[in-house]
Amino acid sequence: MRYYLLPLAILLSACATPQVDIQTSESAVNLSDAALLTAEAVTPPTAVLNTAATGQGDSAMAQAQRFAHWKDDFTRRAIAKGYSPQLLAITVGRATMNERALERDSSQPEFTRPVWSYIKSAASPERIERGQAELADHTAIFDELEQTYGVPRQILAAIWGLESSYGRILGNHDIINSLATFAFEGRRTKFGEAQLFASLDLIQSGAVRVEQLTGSWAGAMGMTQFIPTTFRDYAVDFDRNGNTDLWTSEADALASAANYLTRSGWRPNEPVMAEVVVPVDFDYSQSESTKKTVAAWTALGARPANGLQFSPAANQLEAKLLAPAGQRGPKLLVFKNFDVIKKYNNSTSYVMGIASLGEALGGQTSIRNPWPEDDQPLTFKDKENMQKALTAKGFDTGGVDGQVGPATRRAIRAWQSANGLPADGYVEQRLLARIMAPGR
Ligand SMILES: [Ca+2]
Repeated sequence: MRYYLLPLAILLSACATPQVDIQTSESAVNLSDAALLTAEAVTPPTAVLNTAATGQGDSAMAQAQRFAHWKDDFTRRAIAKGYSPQLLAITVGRATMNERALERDSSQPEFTRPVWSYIKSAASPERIERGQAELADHTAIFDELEQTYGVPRQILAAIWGLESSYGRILGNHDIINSLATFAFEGRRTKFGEAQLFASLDLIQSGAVRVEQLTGSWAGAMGMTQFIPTTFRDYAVDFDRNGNTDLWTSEADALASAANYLTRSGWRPNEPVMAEVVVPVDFDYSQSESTKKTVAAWTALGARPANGLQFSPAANQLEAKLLAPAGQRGPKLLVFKNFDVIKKYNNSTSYVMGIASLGEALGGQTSIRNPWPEDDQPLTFKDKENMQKALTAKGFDTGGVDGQVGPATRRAIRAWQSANGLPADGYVEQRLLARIMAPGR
């Protein structure tokens, strides 16, 4: 039994007709920031909290003074750590505040983008067409990358396509300014400081030149949008010209993404995800967090959505079952490689976007069943209200923060079970109305 080369391959039995199936941000990432999702670069935005970014609401002059004081303090601490005064002078010493980064970081989007809308944009016809052209233009590089890292070209191309529209959108913010701004004050001081030190490491080691350090307002750089720590720890000078260039060298950028995936545990020749159908009475309490072999899911009634059968090799693999839009939407078995891509960007939608685009680049369809596009998603305020209502009814959401995390989903499932509903942990407006109604 041989696996199909495509990691998304559904690993079907040989007798059947084959069907083929990093932001590197340390912060939790969700898809709530519609403003960040431009038509082009579909980078799932950083999770945004409600906290104001700046403290005292002081005058611009007082803020400038505090920033100057912070720069002095950082410089002193960095020199004490062994970084050279010259290095500090050409980086933090010249930094100015990035007001836009502070604004973006502290704004709370009203609406959450539905998962199907994100996937549709990720695997848009334009992005598929461009990706296929890029794959054809860089055949030699992709051949070498597959041989070296064992990560399929479609996955690498999909990351390239989603992170920067194949290198067309890199961001033109000065990274040192953005990171210094975060490190100075607000809710991301720890992140900003760690990333600043990583930036110093990058320049000090000679891997990059200071003037190369441009990227997104949030500090992600180049065609694969690496933040400095990821850049420092995983980026590769694949074309061996002495400069680790994620901005203009396709070889360096794609190899860096491949290296990051491989070192995060990528398993060659295994799939990322496979769509399944399940029986009407399927027990959704087992979805999302329970890991079982494909054979065990099959025993519970899960079947490949294309009507074929899983191969014996596939049956041995462990997977979780996701119902990202609840029981009415598509269901997916997700494998180890799904979690590996999640290390690149901690968002289920992001990984589904990568997998879907990767499949499409290989001429395949990853998700066949329709999404419940008539569902109205919850706003941030709705989610807060839902959390309050669930908590009041005795279903602990672990606080009220407007973010649907594991504790909130557990509470939703428990409420659904208690009300005789499929415990899929998924809420749209109609179910919200029931949760908000008096009674249990
Ligand atoms: Ca290079």
